Amino acid sequence: MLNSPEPTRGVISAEPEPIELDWSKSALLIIDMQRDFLEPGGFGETLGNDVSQLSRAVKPIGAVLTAARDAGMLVIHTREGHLPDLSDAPRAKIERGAPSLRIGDAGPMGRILIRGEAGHDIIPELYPLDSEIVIDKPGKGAFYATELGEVLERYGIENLLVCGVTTEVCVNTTVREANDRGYRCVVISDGCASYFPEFHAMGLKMIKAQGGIFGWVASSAAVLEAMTSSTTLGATS
Ligand code: TIU
Repeated sequence: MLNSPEPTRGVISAEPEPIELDWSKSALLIIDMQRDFLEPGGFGETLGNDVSQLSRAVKPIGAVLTAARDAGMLVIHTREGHLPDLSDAPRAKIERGAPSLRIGDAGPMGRILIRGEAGHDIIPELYPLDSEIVIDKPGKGAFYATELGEVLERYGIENLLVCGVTTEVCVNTTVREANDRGYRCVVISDGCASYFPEFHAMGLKMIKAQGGIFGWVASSAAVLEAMTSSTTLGATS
């Protein structure tokens, strides 16, 4: 791949159809694998969710992250959260529902969903290297009010391997934003998870339906296979 004399293209066995990618124009985008969503006492649990539902995505993401690091692929992590003074948190987001703790309240991992607090950080298993990019975002989509678009342009990225949590919320919102901006998104099915397994399944179906209306869906095994194979479809993408 990028770090070898091998061809820099690979075909991912994806749905609704295989897709050939130029790895040099591809990035791994890991959405919100934060303690606030995956660990007890964080934002996800305050909303009434069973956070253990998300742990299944950790190993598949870890495998693709290792392969991306070995290959020299651009790796971008995102974190959802707000400034300590809450100036970037819409009142509608803070006030909605009846969570046990609201955004900004003190919890066991620090203030809920606030930048700089322990709960806001990425889980140790997938912790970013100093060389990797971390995008802090106030919304569900990773493009809204962030520098992500500029970063992707600067690195000449056209394709995104997308994983993280939760499938139907921040992953789907980001994929929809990316799709409208012209990026090819391949969503790693077992590298995503939801508090609601049925939303996970439907969230993936929505992406790949109608000929891939928002993008492609592939397993981590298929992505890893493509990253070590030099097969080409003869198409350019
Ligand atoms: N609640 C929920 O499913 N998700 C979020 O609030 N944020 C993300 O998905 N990252």
